[in-house]
Amino acid sequence: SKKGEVIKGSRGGGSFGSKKIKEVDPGELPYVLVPEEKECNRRLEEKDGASVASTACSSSVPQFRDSEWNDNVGYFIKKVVTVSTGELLPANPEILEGVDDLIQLSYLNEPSVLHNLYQRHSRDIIYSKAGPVLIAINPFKAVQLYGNDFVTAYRQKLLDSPHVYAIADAAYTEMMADERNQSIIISGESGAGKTETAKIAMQYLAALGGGSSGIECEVLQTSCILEAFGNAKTSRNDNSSRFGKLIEIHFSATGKIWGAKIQTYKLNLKTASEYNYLNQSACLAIHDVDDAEKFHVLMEAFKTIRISKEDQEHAFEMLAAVLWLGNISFKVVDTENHVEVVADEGKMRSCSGSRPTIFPGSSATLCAARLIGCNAQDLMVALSTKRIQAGKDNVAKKLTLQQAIDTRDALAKFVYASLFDWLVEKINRSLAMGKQHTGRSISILDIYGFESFKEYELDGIDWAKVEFKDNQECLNLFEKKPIGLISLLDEESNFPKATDMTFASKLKQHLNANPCFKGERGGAFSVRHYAGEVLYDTSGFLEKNRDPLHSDTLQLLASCSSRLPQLFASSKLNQLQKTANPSSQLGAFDSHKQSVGTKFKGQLFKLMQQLENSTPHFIRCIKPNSKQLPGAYERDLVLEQLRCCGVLEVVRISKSGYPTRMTHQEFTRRYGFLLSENNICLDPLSMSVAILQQFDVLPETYQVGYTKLYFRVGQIGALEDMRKQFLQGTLEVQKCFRGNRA
Ligand code: AD9
Ligand code: MG
Repeated sequence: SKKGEVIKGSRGGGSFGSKKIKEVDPGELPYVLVPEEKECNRRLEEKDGASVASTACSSSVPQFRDSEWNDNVGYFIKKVVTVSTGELLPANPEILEGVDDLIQLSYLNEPSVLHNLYQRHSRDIIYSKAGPVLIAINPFKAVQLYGNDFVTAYRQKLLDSPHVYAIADAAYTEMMADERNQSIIISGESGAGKTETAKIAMQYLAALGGGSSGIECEVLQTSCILEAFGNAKTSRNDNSSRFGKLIEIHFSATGKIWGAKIQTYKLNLKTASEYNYLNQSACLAIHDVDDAEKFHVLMEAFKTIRISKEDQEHAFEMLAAVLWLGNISFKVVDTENHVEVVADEGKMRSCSGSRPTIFPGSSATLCAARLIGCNAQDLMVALSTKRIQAGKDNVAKKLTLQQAIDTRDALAKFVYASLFDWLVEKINRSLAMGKQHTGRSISILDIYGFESFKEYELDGIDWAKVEFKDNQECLNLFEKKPIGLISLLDEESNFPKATDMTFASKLKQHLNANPCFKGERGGAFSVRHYAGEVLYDTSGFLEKNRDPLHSDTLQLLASCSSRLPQLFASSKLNQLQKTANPSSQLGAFDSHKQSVGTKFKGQLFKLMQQLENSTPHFIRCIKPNSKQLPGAYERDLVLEQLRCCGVLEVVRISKSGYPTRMTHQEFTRRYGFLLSENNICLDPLSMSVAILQQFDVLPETYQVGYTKLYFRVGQIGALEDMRKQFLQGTLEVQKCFRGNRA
């Protein structure tokens, strides 16, 4: 057998589990199958190389003896390995090497998919298709695939290789033709390239829908402002989105952009103490990023979006206030851990609503108070006490250290989140979304990516054996009332004596019967999501779910002399009045607020409704390595992501049609020689048909089009086998013939 031959599979009736075994020289092979060492119990018999697909991608790391993975060539080199035939998977014929669309692969298995994407990635071909889904592998470097020439080429269909532009073009074309709203849904883990991809799609749409109004420039500039305030450096991504956004671009009947609207999904602020607020991160600078220059770009964007100088100043005041709040500290004043704010009294001056002036050496409390426009004393009281009703009287009760810290951080988070919402509001107003209209919009969804921080080996339940027809069990686990995960969390969050541990044991008590749930040691539990199982640690759950902003703080903001804090407080109160009963007043605030989890669920529900009313287009971003480096392809990491987003399933479903296409010319060029001479006709279509008939290719496995042949999965592989056998036979005959002559 020769390189490229497949030794497992349905072809030729050869069974995979047979005793027939071969010796494989990986140096010869495009793929090598990798079993666990302990399973290498048989010596492969035939000497010549046989092509077998690699399972080296699975989380069981390849156990090759005496061989090395070579990243340059993409397979193991120079060593003979022993594998059991039971471990072998079929490899695809060479003509399918690096195909544009994974559904063209004759043999669909994880190693083949991984290899195909690897081949393309190594040639800087970052886009591929998995049926209707676009796969985008983050190149972590500038690639020459964008700009006006490419836009034109995709618009005029001069290029048809997979690309974000092609997806955006399909959305635009369908929108114009069907007058139906479209959406582009981008997913992927943190750092996979969602935000960049969203911007690339926007660029294309802006180029197509550009007109005299210049609104397309405004639409593009919005990203800059939102990223400046809503992104942060994390260990996963130097420019990580801390909010999800849906940008809705509206088009006129002639296909020109006439407006846009942005909705954001929760500013994903962590507890502020995790940042403390900035200086403890030890990552204040990013390699190759010039903050001053970025700031300049931001100011330009503000100008484009028409945010006034005054509003810009207000925005930066709020930013500074947040930072100063973070520097406010407390001192314990009694044995019960009650606190007071540490203040430098000597420097306190009264602050009566004028513009903030910060004197050198002012205390953090004073600075924060001036910036938000309140009295420093009032701020100290709000941060260190809580007013409670005692009979007819309203008395101030001192907070404990932890309560005071939570209150301070809640205020800082609230001011920051409100500032961000306010900016989004400003941007939307500038984008002039006056009247509502449907039928001609394209929405681009860019969420924040999943961050999994711990690898976890599950013991006990064998998840692989738990099969679900759909995701209903998992949805029940979260949604069911009153004993779903979210309801239990809300209930526990409202119970003053509850702790994360009591929450964890409540979950175990009520949810253990659900096959998607498993209680773990300590306060942990795992959930079997569609994408895979995730281990959750309950520590901090209750605190994060409670909205720790209490009425005293809100009242303080409402009484501030600066415009923004007043605005923030009143919009929160409005929001509250919508969700609580109409009679509720500020004092009843604490008992009526929604938990963070419930609020988030509500937003998600609204988003789903909106997406359901549009034609979706999907882009899955893949992060090829965890170091944010160009050129590196970590197979385990890629495979995990492909599994999570169900790429193989999508391909499998898409393949149930006729995924492999070949023009009649291509087909006859490759297989024409198989025909006997009296079958050589003139036109390629008839010749294709003759080839198919002569080789008894079953009619249900192909369709003949005017220009192309369409094959069911695996057919091209079978034809390639025949071709090889034929060539092999000819070779034998030639040898024989030469031998006779000699
Ligand atoms: V998160 O969930 O918001 O943490 P994203 O959005 O998935 O994440 P992002 O788009 O921010 O990731 O991409 C991360 C980095 O990868 C970018 O800052 C770029 O440096 C790099 N990147 C991503 N896509 C491309 C691309 N098409 N070309 C070049 C890219 N670089
Ligand atoms: Mg992002």
